Amino acid sequence: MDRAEFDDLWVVVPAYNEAQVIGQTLTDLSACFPHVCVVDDASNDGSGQIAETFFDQGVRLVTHPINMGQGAALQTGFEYVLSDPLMARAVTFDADGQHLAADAVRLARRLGDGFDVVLGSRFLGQAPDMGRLKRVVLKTAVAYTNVSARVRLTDTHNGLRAMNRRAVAAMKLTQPGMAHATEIVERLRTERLGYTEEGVEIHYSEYSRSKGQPLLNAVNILVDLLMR
Ligand SMILES: Nc1nc2c(ncn2[C@@H]2O[C@H](COP(=O)(O)OP(=O)(O)OP(=O)(O)O)[C@@H](O)[C@H]2O)c(=O)[nH]1
Ligand SMILES: [Mg+2]
Repeated sequence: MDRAEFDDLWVVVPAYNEAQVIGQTLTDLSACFPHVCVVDDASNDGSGQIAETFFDQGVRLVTHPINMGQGAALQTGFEYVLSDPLMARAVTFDADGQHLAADAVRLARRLGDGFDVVLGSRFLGQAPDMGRLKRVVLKTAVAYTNVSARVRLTDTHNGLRAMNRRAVAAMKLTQPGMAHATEIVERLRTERLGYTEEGVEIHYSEYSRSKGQPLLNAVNILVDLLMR
């Protein structure tokens, strides 16, 4: 694939202890995108060192000195990519192997239709191996977020999103943990960002299930949101 199409785009990859899979994620991403920023959230399994080996493919590594959470990692990434004056677009993409680089390409291209933000939705696309309980928890989170942020979305907690520069600059995330996903959705309205959703695939493997968010964490996230 000719990566020149995405010369003005940075992919932001938050990563916390993903040594088993981050190499594959970066291989797939760098085949399509010339600029990738990995934010290593103080991993202790060598994730950062693996990311460094992709330097020649255009991967840049930013490291948190202590673990701060995915929201903080994304905000660090946003600030890093905003420091590039040529950055016109960004994509957020989890390190854990659950997204497809081809979906990132599609979302990035949809920005060209005049949207500030294009959100990935597994409920418009597919998540074949998602457990039933996870589906119920996520759908509940979608319902809550739609009401609290006054939007109408089908998936509010998907790590794959594309944004233009104005949207990246407007994010200013303050929730360091998983509640950042609600914050991003809130920005759509408060910052008057034009947005749409696009179906994407989310893959749940044995690995991602063991590493991903425990369902009980939904309660912690809700507490984070209510305590703001
Ligand atoms: N859990 C967690 N993930 C982090 C952190 N910092 C960065 N990340 C990265 O954030 C991304 C998403 O984390 P996940 O725990 O898989 O969250 P999720 O994809 O919303 O949840 P699942 O659907 O259960 O996989 C991954 O790329 C992580 O490596 C952190 O402090 N905790
Ligand atoms: Mg995950």
